[in-house]
Amino acid sequence: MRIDIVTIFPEFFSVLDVSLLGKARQSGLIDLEVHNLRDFTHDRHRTVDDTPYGGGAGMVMKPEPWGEALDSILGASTSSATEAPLLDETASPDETASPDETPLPELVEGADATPTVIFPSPAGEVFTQKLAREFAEHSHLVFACGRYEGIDQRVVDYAATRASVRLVSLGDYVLNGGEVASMAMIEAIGRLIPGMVGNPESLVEESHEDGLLEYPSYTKPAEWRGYEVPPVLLSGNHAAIAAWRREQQVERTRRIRPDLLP
Ligand code: JD8
Repeated sequence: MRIDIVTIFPEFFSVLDVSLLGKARQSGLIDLEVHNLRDFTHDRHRTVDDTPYGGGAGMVMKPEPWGEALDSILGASTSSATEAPLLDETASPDETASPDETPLPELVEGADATPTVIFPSPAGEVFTQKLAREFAEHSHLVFACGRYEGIDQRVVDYAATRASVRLVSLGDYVLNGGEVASMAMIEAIGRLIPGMVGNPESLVEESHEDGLLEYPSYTKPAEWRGYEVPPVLLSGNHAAIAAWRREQQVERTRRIRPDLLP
């Protein structure tokens, strides 16, 4: 999988050189590149923000550096932006007429061949394990990390003429930018790529994988500070262990996340 990240804080992603993803990059499972948005500015102050049209607090990210950054990642656009249509955010690229009707490369064949530009946004669809599984099927993901009050909307409209666009939220709370959300999504997606985790079996038994919270885990010693390990786990009776674990999943989910229960 190819992953591109555009941000004004590239150093934020240096942790991706180590960890599980670090190994995936070495093994070629993931080809990841971090781009500094300021490298796509041309003024002495490398300006990426300006005051909002219509007034209001804070600053908005300028479209020009984003346009150049996306063009460098998605390949230069064949059309002039003036004709760009307004975005229907749920549409995949081929449903919104690209300005000059030229079919985008690979649009015709398999859907996941088309790059997907993910804009982390508090106004996006909420990220879930289901979405992580969907994105793990894609061959090229671009994470567009905004800051300030957000990115000029025309950047999202333009991106939709070049790729699939998804606005995705990490959850119903406000962050200062898209970097933390992108990092969380890249980890959740990356570990689902075949070959990423040593034992794919372990992926199956996780919270949210089967819609239930996971069961409690224990390891040696059998007694610790007066706390015992549930005897069934020491019984060797695999059917009883599986039944106990399932009961624990359902009980925990009912108590902590009843919204997950059918
Ligand atoms: C991208 C700028 C900050 C947001 C004014 C604070 C995701 N679950 C989530 N919460 N917040 C974000 C998020 C916040 C961002 C940007 C994502 C770009 N900001 C803005 C609007 C209010 N400031 C997020 N994913």
